[in-house]
Amino acid sequence: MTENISVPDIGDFESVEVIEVLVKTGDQINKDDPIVTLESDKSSVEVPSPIAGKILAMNVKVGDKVSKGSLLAKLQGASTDTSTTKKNEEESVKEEKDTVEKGKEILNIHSEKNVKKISTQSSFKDDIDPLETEEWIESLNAVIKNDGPSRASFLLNKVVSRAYTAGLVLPDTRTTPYINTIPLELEIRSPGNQNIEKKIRAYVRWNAAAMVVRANKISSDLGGHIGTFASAATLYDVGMNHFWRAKNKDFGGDLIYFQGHSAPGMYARAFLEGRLTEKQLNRFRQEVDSGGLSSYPHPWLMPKFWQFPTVSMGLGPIMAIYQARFLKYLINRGLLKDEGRKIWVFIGDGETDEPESLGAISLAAREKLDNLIFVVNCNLQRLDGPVRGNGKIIQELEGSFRGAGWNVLKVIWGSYWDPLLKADKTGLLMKRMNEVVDGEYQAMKAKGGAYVREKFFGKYPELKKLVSSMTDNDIWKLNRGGHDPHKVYAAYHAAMQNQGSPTVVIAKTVKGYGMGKSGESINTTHQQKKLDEQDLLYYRDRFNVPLTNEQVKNIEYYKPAENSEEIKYLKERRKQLGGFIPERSSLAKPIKAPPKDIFESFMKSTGDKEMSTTMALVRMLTNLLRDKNVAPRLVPIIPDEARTFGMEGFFRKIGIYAHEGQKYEPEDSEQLSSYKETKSGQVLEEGITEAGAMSSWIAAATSYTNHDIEMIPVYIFYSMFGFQRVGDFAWAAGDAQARGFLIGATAGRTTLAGEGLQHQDGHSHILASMIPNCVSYDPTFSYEMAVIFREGLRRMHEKNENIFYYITAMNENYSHPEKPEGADEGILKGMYLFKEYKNKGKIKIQLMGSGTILRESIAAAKILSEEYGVDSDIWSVTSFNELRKDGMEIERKNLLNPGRKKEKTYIEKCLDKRDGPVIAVTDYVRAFPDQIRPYTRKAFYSLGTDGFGRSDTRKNLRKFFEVDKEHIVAYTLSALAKEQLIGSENAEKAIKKYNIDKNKTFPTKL
Ligand SMILES: Cc1ncc(C[n+]2csc(CCOP(=O)(O)OP(=O)(O)O)c2C)c(N)n1
Ligand SMILES: [Mg+2]
Repeated sequence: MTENISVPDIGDFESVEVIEVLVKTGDQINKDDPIVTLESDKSSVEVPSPIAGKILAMNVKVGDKVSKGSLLAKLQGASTDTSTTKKNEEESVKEEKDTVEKGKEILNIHSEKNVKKISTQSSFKDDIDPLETEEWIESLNAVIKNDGPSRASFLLNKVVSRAYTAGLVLPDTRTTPYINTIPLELEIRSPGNQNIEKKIRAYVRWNAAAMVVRANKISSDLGGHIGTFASAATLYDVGMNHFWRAKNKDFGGDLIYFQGHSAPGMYARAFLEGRLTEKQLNRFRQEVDSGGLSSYPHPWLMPKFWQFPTVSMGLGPIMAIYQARFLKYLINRGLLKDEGRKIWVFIGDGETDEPESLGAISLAAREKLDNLIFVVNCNLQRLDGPVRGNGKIIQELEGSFRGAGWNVLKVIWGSYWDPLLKADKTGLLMKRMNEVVDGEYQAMKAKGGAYVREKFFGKYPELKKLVSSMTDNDIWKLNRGGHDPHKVYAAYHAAMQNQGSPTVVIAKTVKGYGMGKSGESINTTHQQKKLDEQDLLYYRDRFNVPLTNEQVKNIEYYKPAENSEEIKYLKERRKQLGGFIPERSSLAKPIKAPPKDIFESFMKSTGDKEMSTTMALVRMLTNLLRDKNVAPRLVPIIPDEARTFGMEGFFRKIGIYAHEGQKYEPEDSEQLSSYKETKSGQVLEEGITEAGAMSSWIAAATSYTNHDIEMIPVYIFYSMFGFQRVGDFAWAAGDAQARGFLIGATAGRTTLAGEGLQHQDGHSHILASMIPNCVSYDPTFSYEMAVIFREGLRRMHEKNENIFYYITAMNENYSHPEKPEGADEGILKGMYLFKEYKNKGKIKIQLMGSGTILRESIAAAKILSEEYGVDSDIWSVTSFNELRKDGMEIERKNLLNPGRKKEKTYIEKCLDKRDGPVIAVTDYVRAFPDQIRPYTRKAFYSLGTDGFGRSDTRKNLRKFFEVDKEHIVAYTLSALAKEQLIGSENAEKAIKKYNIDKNKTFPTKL
């Protein structure tokens, strides 16, 4: 059957140009293979074939203009069977539903014996009819007993619905009582040998503290923390002994985000495991001469150990959420096996105040990230004092996480409380637990058993009686859940079983646990890094560490013999769990950089055709999607700005990732660029969250180590909302050795015209330049973009250099020239000679420019040559940042070798034989080109866009910031006068001619 392939609905565009014909007569094609590429003034999009078949004839050629309905090709083939795809999608949605239902079933702990007994006795004064209350409760108990918990839940839901429609005030169900979520009867007991585990924990605690104290004996400059890990030791220990599976040849490994300040504990354990030596421990926080241990988790400094930089608080939690989502993305796209790997994230309770910490928890629930487990260590303290002295951080967090849809597991009380809770028939103990605020809880742990008897139990005579047979020491021993290995084990076990939602374990602990007077539960705990002899003896005794007084005095580490039961046990546990944690490695295969011909079209002149560098980049990405090595690995990341950047063609072509597929027919389904969400979608359309998008990018950019698969993330954003907004993430990306592209689009203070002050970026390159492994470029022409992008692919993804690229792209349309012969090297090094004016040859200037403003310099050069007889060399400076790096390095080398022949910087090599002062102009602040001033060894003048942006036309903005061709001409003439190369009258004339207002205030003051 012969079919006509016509242009589908292409949105608002009347007639668009065919820029590529991708098939020819006789070709056998599949459904969705692209036939042609169409380009409007803003974006380019491929037209896919609606059916499979053989091309009988092509009806268009490059350069033709087409509209909706225009005939593109004739094809011999069968018509599309949409029913199968529909069916597949329906099936996948159904499958998803089934999995969730199955998860619920597995989770169904509602067997009758597991339901908490409901007390019929109420002690609350506001109960005006206790008998009636009892009848209600009895009825409920009877339903549970006779008809089962499901029926009881059903009835309660009905009652609640009725109450709602009757307008009653309903109970606030955001929080549950201040007790453990998992009742004693449902606790899964730890199968571990508690005796041995307790000893191991004690040695780890001791060695962690000893390491910090030793470092501070060397110098108190070194710092360190004891209190954080002391409170979290059990939380980590249970994970290490029973849950966290390492990466090995058979399994991808769980990923653990350790809380930054608990790093000493991880080193202490690695020491017992034989992975770190005593010598290394002695070099905690002394990294300058290699072999030291980094203060916090820094993959850059300990690349075989740490995986995730977490110490800038708040970054860890959100990066981990997007990590968990990215893992599902890789699985759903068929790039990775689903092995049930988990992402564990340790967070301080104080840290939860960071907006980033909780900022993406609703996404985690929405995406059903049941591979994600947060553990919030609620020691009730942060650095200066209590986290919520007047409130309850655990309840507050429970409300937030429950509200967001998480599975919340509170681990508040340890086993010593169990008999008391059991004996609490009236609920009075629970009531007391609920009413005490965190400030009081903290004070109680600081002040001892007698104080707790008085302040906690003493409030109600019944409670005082409850503990009357207990000594003060017994009361003191009433432990918190986070220090009880069984309670922690039970919670972790439940977290591992949970399906369909992320889990948060909220554990209550004591800051500085075991430190006694020197730092247990006191406000100064956080910064305690020195322990005197008495403190150390106390610590040793508290945890029974087998060291003599003399050894304690010498702050010796304790490590039992290799054949001791503790070391054997510890190693065996890790063996069972697949290896050691943390450990960083990569088994990823490099991606072969695409052949040059993929970029060939960008090397030619576009003739009259105008386009922006953003369009060129998007076209490049479209071409890359045809390269079989690169295509599946590209991860386009967009924060709700695809249309701004002309990328809407990607929606249909590669789909938007959506774990549930698309449950609706999009409004624009008839259009070529319709909004297509799919489970195997490739585009990460993040919505309005730069922090989230950046976290996604980091997950993809470190996929080579965390998932052993090299990915190529390309995150495109408004450049102003890049480094300035998420600078700390970019820094963490550098630490994590991210590899990928950050594209600062709509860049340049005057190039993004109307958007105004908050949008116009004139400094992102300066911010980027501060990150040592960030390579940045501000290209002007599409061939520069192509050369830079290809080299980025080669360096990062084929050669596996641990660098990442920041490239600015602009939205100004202009025509692009052909790549000058031999320009590649200079494009990559940071500058190349774009054009030379050699008319009269007497007076010469070196014009430098980047981004769109280079075009103003090019125009100015023509005026200078034709009207003023000033010749110029025009340098396209693709990267002032790269030039500076080279300049600094060579200068240092020369200074260190004063007797040797001086090496030349790349800038010197370029400018050596060229005369005249440098005039550097960019769309950025002057500090950007000023970076290379010392290495040019010439008089140097820079023009730039210092000051707040504002909305206006490009022309007016360039005039305002004095970076248009007229200002360049006038300032150049003036600079030449200053250098006494010409008379000042030329400049005066030009200033007059171009109506330049000498009295205008400097733009930074406007
Ligand atoms: C973004 C950021 N701000 C501030 C700090 C400094 N800081 C380090 S630890 C800390 C207190 C942490 O308290 P919490 O989160 O409760 O952890 P804990 O040590 O109590 O487990 C602070 C403010 C930091 N590391 N990162
Ligand atoms: Mg805390």
